[in-house]
This record gives sequence, structure tokens and C-alpha cells, in this order.
Amino acid sequence: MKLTWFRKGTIYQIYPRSFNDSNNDGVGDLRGIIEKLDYLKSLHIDIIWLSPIFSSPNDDNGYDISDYCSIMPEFGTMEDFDELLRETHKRGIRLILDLVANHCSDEHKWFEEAKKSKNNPYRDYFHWRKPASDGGPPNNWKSFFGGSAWEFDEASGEYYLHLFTRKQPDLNWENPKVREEIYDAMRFWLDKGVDGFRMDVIPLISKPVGYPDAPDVGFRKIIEDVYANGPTVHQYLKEMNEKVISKYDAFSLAEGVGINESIAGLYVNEDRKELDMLYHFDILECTIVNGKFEEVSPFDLVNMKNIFKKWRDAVHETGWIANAMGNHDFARMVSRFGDDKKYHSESAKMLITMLSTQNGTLNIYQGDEIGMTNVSLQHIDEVRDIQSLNFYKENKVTKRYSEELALEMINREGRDNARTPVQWNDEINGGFSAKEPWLKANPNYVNINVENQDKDPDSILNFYRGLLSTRKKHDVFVHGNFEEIAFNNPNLYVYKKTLDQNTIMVILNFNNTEELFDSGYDLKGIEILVNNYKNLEIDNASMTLKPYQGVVLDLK
Ligand code: TEU
Ligand code: CA
Repeated sequence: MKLTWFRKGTIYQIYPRSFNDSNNDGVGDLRGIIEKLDYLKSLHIDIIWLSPIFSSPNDDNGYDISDYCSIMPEFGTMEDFDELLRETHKRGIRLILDLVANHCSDEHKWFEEAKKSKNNPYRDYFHWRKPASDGGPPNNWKSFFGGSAWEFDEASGEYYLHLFTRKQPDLNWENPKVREEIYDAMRFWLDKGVDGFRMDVIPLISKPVGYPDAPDVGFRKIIEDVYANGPTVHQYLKEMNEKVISKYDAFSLAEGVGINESIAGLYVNEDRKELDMLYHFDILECTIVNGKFEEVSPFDLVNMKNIFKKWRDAVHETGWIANAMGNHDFARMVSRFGDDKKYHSESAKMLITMLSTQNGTLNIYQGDEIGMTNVSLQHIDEVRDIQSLNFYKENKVTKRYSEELALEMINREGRDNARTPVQWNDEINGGFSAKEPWLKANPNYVNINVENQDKDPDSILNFYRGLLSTRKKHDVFVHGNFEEIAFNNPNLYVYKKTLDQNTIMVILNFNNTEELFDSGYDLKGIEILVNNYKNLEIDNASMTLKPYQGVVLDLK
């Protein structure tokens, strides 16, 4: 496949509320991002994705938009945005925005109008249904964040659909006016020069005809079979591409909730002209059985290899995916997949070595470049995430888990883990803000912070910088033919990749003990492109890998 700028480029996700606070009110903002653009440039990233920056009552931190074409006042002004875009482009970095088009805020003008009466012209912008015969919700759908997905509206005696919180009513994409409104908003930003969109829960925009009850299966399966991939989704994505995205030098990146590898191509195969790439959930959810705050399964390396393999095969040379091991919705990557204590630095470096040598666009989530870890919130009052809070409240009623255990689960899996302020230095609140931040800083900022790591040549941060610049020089990191080696080895992840005349071998130790590996090659004088330790212990064709050691060899 042709390596366009968005396929080859590395995306860095910013969660603006937690990135950098320029005016010390405890909330990150656009000027805070501008202050850090040189830092981002020094990381060798190519594209910035901003989580939502639009006006919002912040029931779900901006994923509930009340005006698609204005800036959330807490984050700054339109002038600030224009400057941010200019300054980003000046540094040769692209900027994409978060398009939340499946739902808006209940405080959006559209919904406020729609609620006024059944004949209001905006009524049909949303999904309204009569109650079931017992007066209850029209079907058994559950919201992603707990409780029924339907909310009763007293005034009209009807229910409206909200797959997320009740302050996030789902938009009715069957209505062509809704689609045009969204396309207009997209054009507004694209005309300013933004380079594309990450599309929030985009597979959910088309609902199954007749809103049938969901079967009694796990929530993940319900998402796949009922909520996502509705009958008109491809028609609308084609339309969106044709009318909007294709008119610009811009790309679309779907959050692929509910998409499994067997249908991925329908969304991202190049010849379909729908979306340019997607994130899938299989890696991010590989330890979560059905949904958050339920059953968890231990990390299993062979299972993870399988996930990467099936997705690679699904789109090989026909479509494209994006790879991430963390974002604002999941616990921290090094805490989940590495060892955030004894081998903090080693495991953080090994994981990014793995991710950056997988086929697809590489994604980094803010703070992962310094190995930010999960936080331990001491009391429910410190929790901010609506998903965690809803779980805690619901659990108070059901008493399924003790309150201590519920808080422990929130600390293990909750979204606040990824949302603590970025740790810039060892000053108060990690240098994020002089004022108490909206979500408390992880106290480990005294050790884990950008300033420390910037000075230390062996830091995680400087490893990221080196790795990303190496990746830029070797397209074989980004795509190519994959050959798995020792696939069933539960501790080592080893693969050979070939593109044209270039071959690399990637050897990663996921274990906290030394591991022996026989490469089958004469390794004398071999060029080591990436190594998270100072040395590599080689004996002819064999090597001894230190705990969490990861290397990339150039086999030419
Ligand atoms: O997330 C959608 C989504 O599927 C997540 O809710 C995910 O399943 C969950 O966090 C895992 O437990 C997107 C946004 O990324 C998220 O921040 C929003 O809350 C959500 O959509 C609604 O817009
Ligand atoms: Ca601020």
C-alpha cells in the first residue's frame, strides 16, 4: 500500500483538559497546548489528535457537544484555536479534531428545540419512541454507561435514545438534515485547515430497523450485533467521504467500536471509499471480558499476538488500521501491559518498540512517552469519570461488590487513570497548573516527569524520540510482510518483517526474567536498530534477553 502521510505519520493524542493549563484555573487549555508544541516536535510525532474542544456542558468531558462550531470557553477562544492550528502547521505537524457525530448534548439547540413538541422541526433529529405497553422503555437496550439507553420525556410522553449518558441523546442519521448539519460542521473546520477527524463511535450511527430487543448475551456482543454496523452505516460513510473528506487533503480515523476483523474491510478497504483507517478495541480490551467493571482475564501474550495477527491479515494490502495501547478511555498502558514498578522504564520502552513495529499508523497517548502510570484514588470524591461514578452508584444499589472493591476496580480499570494531568516537572501538581487541577495529579510526578526525563539520555522520553526518528527512516516498521517466529512462546514475541529489500527482526521479552532465544542467524556484527538496554548478549545465533528487553535487528 502506498504510504500516504497519514499512514506513515505518528499520531499523538491530546486530552486537552489534562494536558497543560496556561492560565492556572486547574483546567488544561488551547494556549497550554501551544506552549508545548516545541516539545511535541521534539518527539518526532507528525499528527496531533485533539479530544473534543467544542462547547459542552461536560457531562462526559466534551463528548457531549452543545455547539459543533465553537470552542469550549474553558479551553479558550476561536483565536486561540486559529493560532494553535497555525503554530502546529508551522512546525510541520498536522492537526485532527474529534468528531462526535453519533450523539450531541441535550443542551444543544437541536435537542432543546426537539423537546418543545412532537411537531417541532428538530424533533426528528433524534430517536423518539412511545413507551412499551407497561409504560417502561421501548426496548431492553442498556447504555454504555449503565442503566437503560432510553430516557423518558414527561412533556411529550415519549422516550429518547441515548447509548451513552442521558445528556448525550443519539442523533437520527436517517434524517438527511442531520447528516447535512454534521457535514457542514466538518467543512467549517476543514476550511480552516484541519487535517481530518477521529470519529467517535462512528459505527453506531445507523440503528437497527424497528429497534429490536437485544439478545441475552454479553455487552460486547450486543454492541457488535445490535448497536453497531446498522443497515445504512456504509451508505452514510460513503456519502460523508464523497461530499466532505475527499474534497480536502484530510483523513478519517474511526473509533471502531463494535467492528470485528471479519467486517473491518467494509469500513477501511481503500476501494470502498469510506474511512481511511480505524482503531479496533481488541488490544485495548484484551483483558476485559465483556465490559468494564466486570470479569477480567489475565494478560496473555499469545492471545495478544493472535489479535495483532488477525487484524493484520484482515486488511493486508487492502485497507489500513491504527494501533494504540492506550487512550483516554483505558487504564495506563505501562500499568496494564508492563510492570509499572520494578521494570517501569524497561517495560515502557519494550511496549512502544512492539507497537511501533506493527503494521499500521502508530498512536501515542499523552504521557505514555514518559511512562505515566495508573493513579490510586483514595476516595470516591476524587473520582471524576462519569462511567466510574455511574458504576459506583449502581453498585451501591445492587451491592454486587463491596464499596472498597468497587473503588479498587475503578482504580484498576477506570478512565481517570489516563486523565490525570500530564507530569511536566516536580513542582506542585506536576507543573500542570498552580491551582488544584480538576482531577488530582498522580503523586508520582515527583519522579516521573518530562523535565527529569528530558535531561536523562536513558529515559523513556528519549527512547521514544530515538525510536520515532528511526521509524521515520525505515518504512518496514510501518508495513510489510510479517513472519511470526515461536508463535506459541508465552514470554517472547518475535517476528521478522520484510519490505522490498529490507528485513528486520523484532525480539521482545514480555517476561520479568531473562529469556534465551535462538534466532537462527549468525548475529556477529549485526546492526541493532533499537534496543531498550545498553547491550545485547549474543552468542553466535543465540541471545539472552534481559527482563522486558526489546530489540530490533536490521537483517538487511
Ligand atoms: O468511547 C466509546 C466507547 O466505546 C467507550 O465508551 C469504551 O467502550 C469504554 O470507555 C470502555 O469501557 C467514545 C469516547 O472515546 C469516550 O470518551 C466517550 O465517553 C464515548 O465515546 C461517548 O462519546
Ligand atoms: Ca486553563
